[in-house]
Amino acid sequence: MQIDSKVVSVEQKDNIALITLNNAPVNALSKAVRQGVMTAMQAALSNDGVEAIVITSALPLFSAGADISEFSGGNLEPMLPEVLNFIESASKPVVAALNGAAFGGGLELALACHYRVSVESNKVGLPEVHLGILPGAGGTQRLPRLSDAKTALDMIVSGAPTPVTKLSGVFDKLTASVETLAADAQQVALNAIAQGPRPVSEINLSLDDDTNAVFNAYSEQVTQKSKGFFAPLKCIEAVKAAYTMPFNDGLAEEARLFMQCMETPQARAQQHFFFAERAANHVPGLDKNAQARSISKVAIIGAGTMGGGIAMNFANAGIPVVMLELKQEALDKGLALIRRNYENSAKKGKLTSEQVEQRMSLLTGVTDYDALSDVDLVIEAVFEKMSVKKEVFSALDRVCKPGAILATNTSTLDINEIAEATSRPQDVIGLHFFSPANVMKLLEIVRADKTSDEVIKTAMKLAKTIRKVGVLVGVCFGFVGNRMIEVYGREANRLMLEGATPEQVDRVIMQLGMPMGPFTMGDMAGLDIGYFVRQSRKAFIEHDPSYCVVADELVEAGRVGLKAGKGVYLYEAGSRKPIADPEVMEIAARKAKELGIEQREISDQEILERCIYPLINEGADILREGIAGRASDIDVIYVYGYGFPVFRGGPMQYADEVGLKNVLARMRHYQSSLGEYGKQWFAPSELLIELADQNKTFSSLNN
Ligand code: 3H9
Repeated sequence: MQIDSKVVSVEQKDNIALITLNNAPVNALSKAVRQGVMTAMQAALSNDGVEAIVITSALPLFSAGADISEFSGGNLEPMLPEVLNFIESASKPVVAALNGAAFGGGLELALACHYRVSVESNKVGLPEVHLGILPGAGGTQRLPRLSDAKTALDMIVSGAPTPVTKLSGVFDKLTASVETLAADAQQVALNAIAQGPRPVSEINLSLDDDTNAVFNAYSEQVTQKSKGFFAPLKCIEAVKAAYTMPFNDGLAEEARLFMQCMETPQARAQQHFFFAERAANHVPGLDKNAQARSISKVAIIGAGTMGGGIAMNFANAGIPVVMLELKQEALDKGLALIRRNYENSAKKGKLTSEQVEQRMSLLTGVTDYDALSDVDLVIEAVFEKMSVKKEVFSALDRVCKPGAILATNTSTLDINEIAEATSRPQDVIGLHFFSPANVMKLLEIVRADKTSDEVIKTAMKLAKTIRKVGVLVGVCFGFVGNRMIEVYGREANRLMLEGATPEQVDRVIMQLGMPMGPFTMGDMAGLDIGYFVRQSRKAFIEHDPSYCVVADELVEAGRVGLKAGKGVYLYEAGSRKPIADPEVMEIAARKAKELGIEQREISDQEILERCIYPLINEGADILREGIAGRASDIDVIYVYGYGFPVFRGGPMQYADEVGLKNVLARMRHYQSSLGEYGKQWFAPSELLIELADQNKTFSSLNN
């Protein structure tokens, strides 16, 4: 049996045809694979010497499912559901042999086979919900038929990978390892010859009261937990169809709901984000011969909250960490805080007490720079002041071995200037962690002018090791994330001066899908942080200070936020729940009067546009200046660093969806309607103008 396919092969072993998928890297079920499977199936079915068929993979993964890059259209025949229905209707038994993980359409392929064998350590999943869609190749109809409603809902609504050992009823045999798979699959195939094909579609389901209760509970839970997301509720509807409709009608209902999801901006956004996250990993233009250095010991300068959080990432990854504080007391305090954090995780059942001790054993405290002579990487997390940073870096330059990477966790300062405090600027880089550093997934990797490609490659690789999403950015004030957030905070504050209440602004931003509004966020971070930054920059930037007058007065009156029990909002002791304070709007009214600003009622739409469009505009400038390499990198930073809703794909994807012409038109509107303030802060970016004029999108820049 021969087929003309590079990605699917078929060979006959005695009376069994073995179909093997080989579409690197992850066996995405592309058009070529689907065609190949169809041809291979037809060849096996028409061959009288074949009595059973086994489908397996030549790659470490069984299959990552449908080819997501094909979702943008084209001639896609044969479609995956068609191929899978063909497999299920085969007159000879078909066995799926899972050597590795199967996701989405990959698992659906296995479910369409008549028998399933898997290596017992495998995980499988239906992660379509993360792409804003639902399993559309029979998964919502076949999985509940093999397992039960709760299992199917758990997998389909959460999209989380599930160990095959937890899926009773789905697999006919679990085998010890890849080495034992072939023999076990063959045995299952030989038994299947006697039993014949066993289509899952022949299993009948009906909706009894208990199952109905499962659906109701799930709907309630999803309505609360997945606020703003469209696909999860559709997933539930699709699974329910398996209980209320005959199989073929259920498939048609699944297809209808699948298309409904696929046509939403959310699906486009989440699919954009899937590729954005992966693109961030690839840095174009780096020297191919540059090799990442090995990092087996790390030092952190500063054992405060940030330093401690950073240290935990390395201990979690099994990498020894030396923590430096010049005073023993500060060091002891820092180490104790880390222990407390680990012990809290243990209390929640996330770690065992052995794991706590094992991680703590990787952390050593020192008070002398000389102890850092053998580390491969140092990350400085001291006070945010240039003179302090320079002192640290010149000390590091003195004691660290050649080739050690010297990183700063600064969030605003000029890393080129910091690098100049050393004799090895090529080894200096920014590693900007986000607070809490042991939790937040984002790592801005900041390349200074002289940072070497080796050091960049090491940092990108390291991000993966410590399970962060690393995004390479360039040097400027605030880099990408904080530079953009400043603009957003500015508008929120100015809107308050013009008459919008903090509650209104926060509500509008939360309706967009952010986890909290700018005023709640400001109170949580501490209003004094922004105040300090504004004061330190006053000397060298000219700006209209109107937007910060209320915040400045609040800070000067000791209202620095949650930690003080009052900031823009009031907080009851021990509570993080913001309570509106009319006094703040009185301050805003007084300040507005002093500045000659007439307060007015402000629409929700204006609040949305004024907080988000300047942020997008700043993103456009960041792209134009080359501070970020791709619009999608900015999206990754915003989703992972600032909680921008993934169902909007990030601010730049959101702008593409709104239409750059529209964003530009509104920027121009505010530029002309807000007087001097508008002229200063709403000048559209040249890149935004250029793209809007050409009817292009930000994402078109990298195509
Ligand atoms: C589906 O199945 C719909 C059906 O229900 C209905 C259809 C009608 N397609 O993540 P990695 C690429 S929807 C295309 O870095 P890892 C990825 O972009 C699908 N490309 O590797 C990357 O490319 P590059 C449901 C894909 O080892 C490269 O492969 N399935 C796909 O860290 C390596 O990926 C999913 O949602 C794909 N399906 O993780 C699973 N998958 O090198 C999506 C990967 O150019 N995939 N690529 O950057 C994953 O979750 C992870 O890739 C996986 C491997 C866990 C499999």
